[in-house]
Amino acid sequence: MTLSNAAAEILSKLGVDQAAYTGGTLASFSPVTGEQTGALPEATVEAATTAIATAKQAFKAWRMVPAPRRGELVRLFGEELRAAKDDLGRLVSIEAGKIPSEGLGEVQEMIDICDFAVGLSRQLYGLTIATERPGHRMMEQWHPLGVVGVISAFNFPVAVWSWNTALALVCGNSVVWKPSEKSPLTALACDAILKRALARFGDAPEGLAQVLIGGADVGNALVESPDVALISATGSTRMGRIVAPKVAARFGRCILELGGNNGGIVCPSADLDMTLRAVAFGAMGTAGQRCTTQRRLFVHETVYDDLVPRLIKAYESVSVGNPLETSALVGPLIDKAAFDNMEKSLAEAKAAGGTVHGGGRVDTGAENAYYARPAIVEMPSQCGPMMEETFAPILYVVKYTDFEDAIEAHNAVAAGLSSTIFTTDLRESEMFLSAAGSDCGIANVNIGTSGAEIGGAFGGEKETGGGRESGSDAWKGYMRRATNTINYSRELPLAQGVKFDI
Ligand code: UN1
Repeated sequence: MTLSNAAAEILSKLGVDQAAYTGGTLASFSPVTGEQTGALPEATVEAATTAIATAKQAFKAWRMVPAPRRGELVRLFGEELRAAKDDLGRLVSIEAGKIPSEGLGEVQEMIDICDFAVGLSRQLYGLTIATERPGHRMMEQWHPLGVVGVISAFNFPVAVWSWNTALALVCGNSVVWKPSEKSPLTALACDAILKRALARFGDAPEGLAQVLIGGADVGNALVESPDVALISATGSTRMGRIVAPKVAARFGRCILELGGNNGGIVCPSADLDMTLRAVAFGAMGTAGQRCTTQRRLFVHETVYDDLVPRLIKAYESVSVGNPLETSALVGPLIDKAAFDNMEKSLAEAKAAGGTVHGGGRVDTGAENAYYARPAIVEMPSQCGPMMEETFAPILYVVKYTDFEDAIEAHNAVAAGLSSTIFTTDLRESEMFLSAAGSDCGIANVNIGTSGAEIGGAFGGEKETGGGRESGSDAWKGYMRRATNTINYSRELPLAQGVKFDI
């Protein structure tokens, strides 16, 4: 069966109308074979404007539904996702090229956030605050925010939307989603799965969660609309630089999850067997196309000659191939441009004095599919392309002598998403996690940089954009806070001792 037939079979099983992915102008492809999987009709800017207006009306009704009842919708969504897990996971593999366990893992991440959000729907707590005025009470409430615009990337085509949507829905918001042009079929599938939950729920307002298939003009309509209270955008720093000022200009709110150039330090006391496995998954998993992918490694000079040759061997022997037909651990890059970028960075690394092991195209017989041998590059120092995120499986390795220098070098790049240290020395690990340690939003010990659980807040600092999604108190980004002071006395004392007797 061709992948386009396989995708169509899954979409029809999930209840997606064929007209949604045939006869249109947006061609979708599978990176697994390079074959075309769909031709989707695209939303116009006018359609986007209408969608936002409908979402605004939906918000007005939804914000009045008690939060635990809103949680019931997300509970049903989680149930539907459980039922659709195999199909959706396979569609993610077809459309993003993920190996089966990662495709399924992404859907599991969706289920997990639903469970989290259901609990959260009874825990949208505000504070009661001591007031200085007698006969007064002060408190804060968290209220629904408005329409949430979600802009997502191809590499986590379903999970990132679900983090935003599950939280936005329990928080009382409506959602309009602009998925990546490179992964529109999975977006149609998600929409259909959520619609099943909405049908079972019964009385949710029309247009509560919508999808707009289209290009940058549609994304821009969301970004510029004063009716979109929050833009949650995942993608490149370049994209964030376009989105953030436009949203700021209208005093809208942004959650930005942009590039990562995630580093790690391997200390003298590290468990090298564990380090090897953690780095292998972190750097080569998802063919290096996670925002959390391990891209830089600082290895202490006393363990360098032990670890690095083993890593190079792992890079030489890791299986690269069709994730749907073989048990390969590394699937394809998303497209030719991604492969060309990888080659370009490797050439630049060589020019900067790096020794490149691996890289180059792996032939799977599919002319339009781009599989690459993951590359590990020994760099004389941190410079050149090592300073930038290349969305491909390249790991730069540098030898270090002094721990504090290693932390400084680790923090010397523009992005600040994820980081890790491999050590069994308490002082080193605590230093890395301290205020003077890693400057990233995620800092790990003895695990890789990728594969975060949904329970923690997800996001990073500096050019990563500063946003937080998913767990912990990230929900507060999807609500507005009101501080309320109530006078139940018969007096009117003013704060700060001010007198104003008329
Ligand atoms: C992303 O690549 O945009 O931590 C998200 C991870 C995943 C999410 C990655 N849970 O690797």
